[in-house]
Amino acid sequence: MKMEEEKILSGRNYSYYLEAALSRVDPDIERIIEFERSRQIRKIILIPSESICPKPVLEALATPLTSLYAEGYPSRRMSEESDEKVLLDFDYQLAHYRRYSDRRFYKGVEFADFVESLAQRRVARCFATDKISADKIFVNVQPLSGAAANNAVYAAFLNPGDTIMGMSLSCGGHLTHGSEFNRSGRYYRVISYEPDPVSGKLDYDAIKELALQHKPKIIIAGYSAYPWSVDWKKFREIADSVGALLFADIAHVAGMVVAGVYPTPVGFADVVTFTTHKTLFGPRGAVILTTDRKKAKLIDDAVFPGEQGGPHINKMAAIAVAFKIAQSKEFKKLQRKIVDNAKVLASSLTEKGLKLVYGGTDTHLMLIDLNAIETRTGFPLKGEIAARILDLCDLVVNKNTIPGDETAAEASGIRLGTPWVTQRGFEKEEMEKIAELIYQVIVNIRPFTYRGITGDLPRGKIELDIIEEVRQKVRGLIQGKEEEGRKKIFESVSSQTLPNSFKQSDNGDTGLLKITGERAKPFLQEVATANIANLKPGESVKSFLLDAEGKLIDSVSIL
Ligand code: DSN
Repeated sequence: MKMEEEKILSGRNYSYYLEAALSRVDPDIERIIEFERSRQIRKIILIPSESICPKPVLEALATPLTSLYAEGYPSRRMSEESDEKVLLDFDYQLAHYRRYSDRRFYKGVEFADFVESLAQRRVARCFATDKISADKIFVNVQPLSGAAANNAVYAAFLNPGDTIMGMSLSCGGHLTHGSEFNRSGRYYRVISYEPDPVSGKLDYDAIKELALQHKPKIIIAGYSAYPWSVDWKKFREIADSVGALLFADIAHVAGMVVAGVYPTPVGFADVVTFTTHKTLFGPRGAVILTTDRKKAKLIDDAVFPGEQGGPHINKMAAIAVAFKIAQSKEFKKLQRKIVDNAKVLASSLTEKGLKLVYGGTDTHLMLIDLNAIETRTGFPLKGEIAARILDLCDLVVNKNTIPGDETAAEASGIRLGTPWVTQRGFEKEEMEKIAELIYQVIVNIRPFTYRGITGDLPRGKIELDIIEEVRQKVRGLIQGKEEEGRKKIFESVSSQTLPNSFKQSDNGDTGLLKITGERAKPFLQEVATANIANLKPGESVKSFLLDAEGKLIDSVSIL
């Protein structure tokens, strides 16, 4: 502990910590949170599974609801009460609670019951359709996140060794859809399907044939890195043809389903899971839905006590808030815009000459095929390197496997999505500019390999001027939007809230450049003309700095 903090904290009794501000107790964590806040504001984030969590949702998370245990479930009467007014009639509900209690193992949970049932009912209302009303939808809001929800579904309906069928991981299926690295791939026999290599779309006839051949007990549809929407009716027919349960994992598109801009699996799938962050903008969590009471019971038992212990009540409160927001017109408009923006980004990237895996998108995400890029050095450009350099340029994306890739580490795609930028108010014009910037970075990377301990490692170089130019343009795009909204958030998080390596100089003249790290000396030896190998602390030497072509950049003193 640093001396200053020690002084603040010493001699306090424990009650000090119960009320003290984070900044007093742990300025390091507070600073890291500020760095992250600042990163999120200063970068253009294009990870399709990420979005901005609204303040009211964050507020619900940071509440005393985090302090209690509530293993079990609220009374069925509350969980299935479709009239929110009756559910929130506190006197009436608390009278019932005193007399009949609930399905929990601890006391002190009377308000947790309100939170959980409100979250359940709001989710049900958001997923109700013309044919299936909210009171026919059974909801479990306890899964800690998507993987836990999916594994609970398997535990509810399968025995080890049973067959499941889902999209392969390299073609956009999720880890929990049977990857060998996940429990789903180790406990069950896995049959994987893939999109058609020519059309880039699901081939329902081929999927049916595979299902008839292998008779899976569960068929999984819904993806993490496949950009086209799903025909649920066709999947229902396939599942029926082999007596399989149809499991829809709509983690990525749930917000769009609620807004009616992506087809709903409700009414087709036996079980639906989704995470509550991503396009729903809620807290980290997940939900399992079914329209069948018997299946709902199996699911509830699989989640608790099968998979999990005490549920996170603060997270359920945040889910309730997110699903209140999801009922607004503004939410629906935003979801439509997410898809429109993705289509503009996809067509702009294609017009520039980049190749999209699967040919385009009608959702929020797309993948760039880096195999199609002819590099100046002849080495292939890998997803990791493209993503790393784009990040240096303040454009955040993730590497992703695409058909033909053998390992995730050597992925040759990058995945882009539009939820976050759409929340920030970006529209067609900004999407076109982002496509230009991505293109500018990608085609200017010079890939090479580097001999590491484990063999040849893919690496890449790019001119510093390009990084600086793109970063300035990113900054312009963000500031342009914020000035329209009269918020100027970008400027409010300038230099003092950033670690040194994030700081940008406005005029390019930094005067003094500090180079640190274990490779600082070899690096300087490489770029400087003077021999600095024997330089001692306190000594200095004059040198020239040369660029990659050997042209003079500057004359400097190295100390
Ligand atoms: N890792 C998430 C994604 O980015 O798609 C899925 O769990």
